[in-house]
Amino acid sequence: MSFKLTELSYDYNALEPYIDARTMEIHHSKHHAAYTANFNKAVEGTALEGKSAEEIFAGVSSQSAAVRNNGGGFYNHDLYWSVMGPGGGEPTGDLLEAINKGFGSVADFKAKFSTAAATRFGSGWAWLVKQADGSLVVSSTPNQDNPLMDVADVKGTPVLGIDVWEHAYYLNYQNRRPEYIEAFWNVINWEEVAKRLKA
Ligand code: MN3
Repeated sequence: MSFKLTELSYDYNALEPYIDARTMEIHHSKHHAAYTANFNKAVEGTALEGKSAEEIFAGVSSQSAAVRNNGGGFYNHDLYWSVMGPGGGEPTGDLLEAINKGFGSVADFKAKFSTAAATRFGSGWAWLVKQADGSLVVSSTPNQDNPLMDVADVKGTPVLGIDVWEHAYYLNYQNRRPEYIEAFWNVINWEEVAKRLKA
């Protein structure tokens, strides 16, 4: 197995009451585990074996749906768990500066990101993306696509992402996706976002 399911650095119940333990457990141990296993299966014995997810995404338009969907599912959830954590807070330092430069204020950034997440039709993700010139933009992608993929409308390095598939929130919020998005702002690990911006 070349791609491994990430262990969370916090307990399944650590993000309550914003994200409930049962949702976290199913999302990580079933959904993310399945994407990871199926990504490995899709890559095994092909020319992609041994390549990083990032390398595969750069040419994903010429790969199978299994590689694109499961590779995205593997990578996107990895990022999602890492940019969340108990405690919350607000962005500081270079990250705060980059957000202010890109969006005017943290409030304006949050509004733009929340709208992208709320208006993504069907299943997908909203992203804060670092573009090649270092600037930050908000985007969203369908299904398990992400900004590292050559098929993405907005390309770059995702530094923050929210999963808006129903499996990410339905047990607790049912059809109320905007409430889940609002809650998400309470469980962001801004240090991790800053680290990804710097990388
Ligand atoms: Mn998911």
